[in-house]
Amino acid sequence: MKSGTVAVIGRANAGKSTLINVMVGEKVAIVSPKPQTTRDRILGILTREEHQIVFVDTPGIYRHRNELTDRMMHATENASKEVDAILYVHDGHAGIKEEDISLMKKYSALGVPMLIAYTKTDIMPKENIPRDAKILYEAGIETDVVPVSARKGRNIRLLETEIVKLLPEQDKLFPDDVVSDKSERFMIAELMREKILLKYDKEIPHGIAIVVNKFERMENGTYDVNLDIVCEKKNHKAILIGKQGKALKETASFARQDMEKFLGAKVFLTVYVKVREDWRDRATLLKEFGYNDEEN
Ligand SMILES: Nc1nc2c(ncn2[C@@H]2O[C@H](COP(=O)(O)OP(=O)(O)OP(=O)(O)O)[C@@H](O)[C@H]2O)c(=O)[nH]1
Ligand SMILES: [Mg+2]
Repeated sequence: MKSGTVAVIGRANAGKSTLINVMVGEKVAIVSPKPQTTRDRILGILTREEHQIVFVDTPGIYRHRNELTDRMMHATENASKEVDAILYVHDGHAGIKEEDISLMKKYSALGVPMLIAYTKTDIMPKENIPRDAKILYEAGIETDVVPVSARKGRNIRLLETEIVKLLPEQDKLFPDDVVSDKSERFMIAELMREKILLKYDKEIPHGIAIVVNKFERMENGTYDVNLDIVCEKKNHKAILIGKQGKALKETASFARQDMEKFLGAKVFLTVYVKVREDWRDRATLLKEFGYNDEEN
């Protein structure tokens, strides 16, 4: 059968994680309208009788600003090597800039088969698709371009077929029922981070780490979850908690609902907010919060 790994690469906020979730058919990665949502390399696995695609979700390409973003970019660079194919995700609705062309050229020069997913076609004029395909071709990019909409589910099966063509003949890499390499504990922390990304201006979520202190399934089937939201500044803590704890209660309740959906069970959630100044630049704290410099 055809099977293999596919690094999903592209600029921050292009729609990589959304596309993987739709293709895998389950939420394996969190999604938000803010760049730098994905911080880790996450596998999303799509298994059919006749093929298996192992997507490697990566942090979007973004200017390095601190030790954390530096590590995120390492994760992306590492993922683009040692895979069977690259799926370059381009946000069609954002137009094509010089930088997009140079990034596409950079990744297509790695010698790994590549395909371009031109996404978000649901929110842009249809005529831009052939226009942009022409721009790319004239700029010397010969890679096939598949226009898709993850949100509307457009051309998703076609994209799957085109990806499979790039994969080698080999046995499945993962058992049929596995959709991700990440633990439930990891996903719980990510769901909490997602709600903060959705609720607050970007300065706050970008400075957040989630530490899970307790993740236990009790005898009655309920999960007992205790986590810390670590932020960088005292005033961020005040904003996160809000007047009489109202803001925190809301965010936690929003997160808990998603955790319950994900785990298929009731969740008893306790959340504390802590301040650790400049943790994004401190190697020991990065490690403590799970952001290792190697693949994880
Ligand atoms: N309209 C529309 N919006 C989309 C589509 N795909 C993704 N989005 C939106 O684009 C935003 C970014 O999506 P993500 O999947 O988080 O993007 P990403 O490339 O993983 O971003 P990073 O992890 O930050 O690099 C979210 O608000 C999505 O809902 C699409 O097909 N159509
Ligand atoms: Mg992402």
